[in-house]
Amino acid sequence: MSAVVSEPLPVPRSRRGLLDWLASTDHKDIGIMYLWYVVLMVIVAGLFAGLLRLQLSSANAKFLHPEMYNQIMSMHGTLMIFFVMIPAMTGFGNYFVPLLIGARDMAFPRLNAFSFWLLIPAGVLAFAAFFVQGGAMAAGWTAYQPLSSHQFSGTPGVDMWILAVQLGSLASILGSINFIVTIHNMRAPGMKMMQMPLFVWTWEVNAAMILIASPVLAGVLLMSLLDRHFGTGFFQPALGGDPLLYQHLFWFYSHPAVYIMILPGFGAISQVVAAFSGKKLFGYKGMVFATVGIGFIGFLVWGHHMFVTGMAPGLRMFFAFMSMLIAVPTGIKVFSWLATMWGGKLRFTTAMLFAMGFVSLFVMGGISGIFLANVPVDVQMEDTYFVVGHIHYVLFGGSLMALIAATFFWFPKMTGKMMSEKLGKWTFWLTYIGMNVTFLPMHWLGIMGMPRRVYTYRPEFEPLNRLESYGYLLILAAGVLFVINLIRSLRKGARAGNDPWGAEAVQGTFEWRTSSPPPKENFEELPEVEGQRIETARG
Ligand code: HEM
Ligand SMILES: [Cu+2]
Repeated sequence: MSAVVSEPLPVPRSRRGLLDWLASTDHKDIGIMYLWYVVLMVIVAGLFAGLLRLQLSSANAKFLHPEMYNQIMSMHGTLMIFFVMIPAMTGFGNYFVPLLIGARDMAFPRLNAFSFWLLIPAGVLAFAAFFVQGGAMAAGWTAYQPLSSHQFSGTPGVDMWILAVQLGSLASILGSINFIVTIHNMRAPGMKMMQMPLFVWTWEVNAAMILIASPVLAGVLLMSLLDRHFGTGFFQPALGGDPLLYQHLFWFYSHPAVYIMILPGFGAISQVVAAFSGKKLFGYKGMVFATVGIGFIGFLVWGHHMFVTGMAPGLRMFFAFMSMLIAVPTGIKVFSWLATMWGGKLRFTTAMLFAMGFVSLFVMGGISGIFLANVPVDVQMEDTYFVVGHIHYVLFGGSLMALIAATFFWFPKMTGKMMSEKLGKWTFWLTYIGMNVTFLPMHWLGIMGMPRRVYTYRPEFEPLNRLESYGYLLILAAGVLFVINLIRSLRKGARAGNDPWGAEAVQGTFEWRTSSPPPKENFEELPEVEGQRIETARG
C-alpha cells in the first residue's frame, strides 16, 4: 500500500492516566476527546436510525409506539446535528488548525477545554429526558411552535432539550471565538491569509458563521423557554405573538448550520484530494472566494424552509433566487476537486475513495436541493420523504463521508498508527452502496406523496420502505467495520512515520513536518513560511 513509513516513531509519550486527559488543555487532547465523544454519539444516533427503519420496514409494524417513534425520530435528528456533526468538525478543527498554521496551541487553551466539557452536561440532559415523565422531546429536531409550546408539549422533555442545545450553542460560540483569534494571531511567521491551507480557511469562515448564527439559536430557544414557563407570548397569537417568528429565527440559524456542518468537511476533502492526486489543489484562490461566498450567501436563504407559510410572493422569489445562487460557489468547489484529479497520479486509498464518494453524493444532494429551491416544486415536496432523501444526501453523503475521509487521512498523524486499508475499503463500499439503497428511494416515496415524520404509511409505499430498511443493514455493517478498524488500528496498527502519505511534497502543509503524534506544543522548532514555502503552503 502507499503507506510509506518514512521515519521512526518518536519516543512514545509516557502512559497517560485518566486525570491527564481530564485536566488537559492541549488542543490535540481536546480534539481527540471531541472525536471520541462523537464516536459514542454517532453509535447511539445510528442505532436510533435502525429503530426507525425497523418500524418503517412494513406498513403496519408495531415495533415502536407512535409516541416513541416521535421521540426517537426527534432525538436521531438532534443527536446527529448538534452532538455528532458540529462537534466532529470542531474536533478535527481543534486538532489540525494549530498544526496547519504552525502554532503551539489554540489561543485560549482553557476556554477550549471548557467548550468541550460543556458538551458532557449537554449530552446527559439530552438522554436523561428519555427517563422523565412524558419522555424525550418529540417535536422534531426543529421544535417548531406551537407544537413545542407548553400547551402541546407540556412535559419536561422539551425543556431539557432546550437546555441541552443551549449548552451546545454556548460551546460553539466560545469555540468560534477561539478559532478566529487563533487563526488571526498565531500563524507561523510569514504565513499570509492567502497562504493558509484550505482547511484553515474553511474554519475561518465557519467560525464567523457560528459567531453570527449561534446566538440567534440561543435566543430563539430562550424565547421558547420563556413562553413555556414565564408567561411571555413571543410565539403565541393570543398574547400578540406569532409562531412564524420562531421559524424565521430558527432557520436564520439552521440554514447556516448546514454549512457549519459541511465547510470544514470541504476543507478536509480539498487536502485529501490534492494529496492523493499528487498535485496541488486546482484554483486555490477560487476555492477561498467560494468558501467566503458560501458563508455570505448562506445567511440569505433561510426563507426556502418557509415557502408554504404564506410568505409574500416577492420574498419567495428572493429566497428561491438566493438558494440557486449558492450553487455557483459550490459548483466552483466541485469543479476544482475534479480539475485537481484530472491528469493527476491518483492513489485510491480509503481516504481518497471516501473523498470521491463524497463528491458524487454531495452533488446529488445539491441537485435535489436545487429542485427544492423552486417554489412550485417545494410546495409539492415540502414535508415529504423527498426532503428526508435530500438532507441525508447532504448530511450523510456529504458531511459524514467527509468526516470518514478525514479520519482515514489524519488518523496516522493523530495516533502514530495506520488504519487497515483492507477493512477501510470494505467500509467504503458498504457505506456507498448502503447509503444509496437507503436514501435514493426516499425521493420516489416523496414524489409519490409519503409524508415525513410518520410511523406508518399506506400499503403502496411498503416495497420501497422495505428496501430502504435492508439498506440500513449495509450501513450498519460498515459502521461495525469502521469501529473495529479504529480500535484494532489503535492497538495493533502499523507504525506511521511523519508523513505516511507522502503529502508534504505535494501540499507543503505543516502537520507532516512533525512526529506522529506530534509532541506537546507540536513542533521542535516553529515552522516558518519563506521563499519556496510561500508557493507550497497552500493546501
Ligand atoms: C444510518 C444512517 C441513517 C438512517 C438509516 C437514517 C434514517 C432516518 C429516517 C428514517 C428519518 C426520518 C424520520 C421521519 O421523518 O419519520 C431520519 C431523519 C433525520 N435524519 Fe437520519 N438517518 C441516518 C443518518 C443520518 C445522519 C448521518 C444524519 C446527519 C446529520 C441524519 C440526520 C437526520 C435529520 C436531521 C433528520 C430529521 C429529523 C426530523 O425530521 O426532525 N441522519 N433519518
Ligand atoms: Cu436551508
